Amino acid sequence: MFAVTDIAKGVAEGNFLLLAKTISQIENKVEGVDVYLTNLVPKAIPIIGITGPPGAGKSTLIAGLVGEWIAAGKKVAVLLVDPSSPFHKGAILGDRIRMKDWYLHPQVFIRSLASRGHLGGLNSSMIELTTLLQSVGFDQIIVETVGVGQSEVEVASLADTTVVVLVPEAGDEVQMMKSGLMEVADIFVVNKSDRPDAQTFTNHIRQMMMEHGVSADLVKVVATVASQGLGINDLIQAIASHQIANNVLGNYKKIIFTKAIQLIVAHKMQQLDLKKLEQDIEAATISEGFNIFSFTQNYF
Ligand SMILES: Nc1nc2c(ncn2[C@@H]2O[C@H](COP(=O)(O)OP(=O)(O)OP(=O)(O)O)[C@@H](O)[C@H]2O)c(=O)[nH]1
Ligand SMILES: [Mg+2]
Repeated sequence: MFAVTDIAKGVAEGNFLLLAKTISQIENKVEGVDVYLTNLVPKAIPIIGITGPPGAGKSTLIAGLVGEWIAAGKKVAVLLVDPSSPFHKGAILGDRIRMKDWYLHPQVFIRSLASRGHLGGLNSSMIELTTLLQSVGFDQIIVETVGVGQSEVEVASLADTTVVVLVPEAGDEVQMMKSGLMEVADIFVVNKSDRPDAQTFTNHIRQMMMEHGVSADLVKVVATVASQGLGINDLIQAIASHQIANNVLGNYKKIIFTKAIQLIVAHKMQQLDLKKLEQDIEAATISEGFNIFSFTQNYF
């Protein structure tokens, strides 16, 4: 595997070849990855998660954020977690088109990831990859996920700041409740605020926050029209204040707790031989008096 200093040198020069190769090695869990990861020395760069229903304007917003940050001389990394469902096949192409301005920019690294790695549905390398990005010289790190199911929402909850992007449309509030987006949001964005019912929708979110006991001081609601670049600076400010609040509250420990659980569970899962489990069930259920508790204890 490549030395972190060489990857960082490439990133500084706008050459992301070694980084891209290393990401593939981590995703494919090639030999030596475990030791490689234990030698990373990440900087405390907060991970920004951007989630929300399909087509809400997440990528357009990110393109706006990227534009502001690179103008300020920053290096930006964007991970796009592709929904694996064939229903969302168009998303990848859409992202490519919308973010095409930045695909070849020397300050911007963009990479698509498959969302379904192993059991559990999470991209199994999200934590590893964001930690790598924190170790090679990026100033801003963004992860885009589509908030369609619980697992995607969980991906978002691994971020230090989770931005939930919604659009003023009937039924969205129901979708938000169902998918648990209310619980993970650090910032709400009402995108497509050029639509006439935007204010009503914003009021609705505020009301729902109250019902869920979410403080309006802590969780900001930002109106944007991403396609026109409106509200991007408000969002940047909201992100910055959330990051300050996070530091004050020591929230990073909560995120580490969640990440640690994910990594430990993933490791335990890897040790489980699913084929053998299936065969053992086949054999065990033939006899009478099968008890699932004593059966599973053989695997603890
Ligand atoms: N009217 C209007 N359209 C917008 C706005 N922001 C984005 N769009 C459009 O909405 C569509 C979807 O935008 P994307 O940025 O691809 O949305 P997304 O949430 O990344 O979509 P997926 O990744 O497929 O889930 C595009 O056609 C955008 O041009 C906005 O503020 N107002
Ligand atoms: Mg997108």
